[in-house]
Amino acid sequence: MDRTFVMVKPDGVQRGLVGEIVSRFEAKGLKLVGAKLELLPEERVVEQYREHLEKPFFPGLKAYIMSGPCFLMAWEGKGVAAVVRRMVGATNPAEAEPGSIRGDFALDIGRNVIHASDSPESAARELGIHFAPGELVDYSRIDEPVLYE
Ligand code: IDP
Ligand code: MG
Repeated sequence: MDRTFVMVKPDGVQRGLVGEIVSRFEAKGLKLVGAKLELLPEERVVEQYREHLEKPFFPGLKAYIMSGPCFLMAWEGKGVAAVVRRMVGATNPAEAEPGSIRGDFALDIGRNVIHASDSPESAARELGIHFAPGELVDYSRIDEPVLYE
């Protein structure tokens, strides 16, 4: 089954949004297969955002992500990377649809509450940066037989 990497950023943790965000993915029918609260070391922030290293906003992004604990998650489900990106909403919360996480809980592109991998390939790469294989758990959710055709 498909898996993706999702992270509540320090602003989301500080604002007490972890539970709300987890609830949305649970209610959707996705399965939580890994989770931890962590202060990210610089190497993993750089690795996660390597496509943005040369961007003018990168120093500020790195400082923001390292400013407090992040809540890291692995979610599993059919087409999960694309499903989660739609639930997260546009990068700029001012343009994110109401009903999406960024659309409902954020205002500023530099404080947009949550990260989610942008493709199955990014998901595999980012899960590898943040989770050891033994930290991801294989199990069945009791509602799986009624969630899928
Ligand atoms: P994404 O998080 O929706 O995938 P990306 O373009 O990959 O968006 O950018 C990664 C993160 O970098 C964004 O979520 C946001 O925190 C930050 N970021 C992107 N563009 C800007 C900007 O113009 N100013 C400040 N921060 C930005
Ligand atoms: Mg991105």
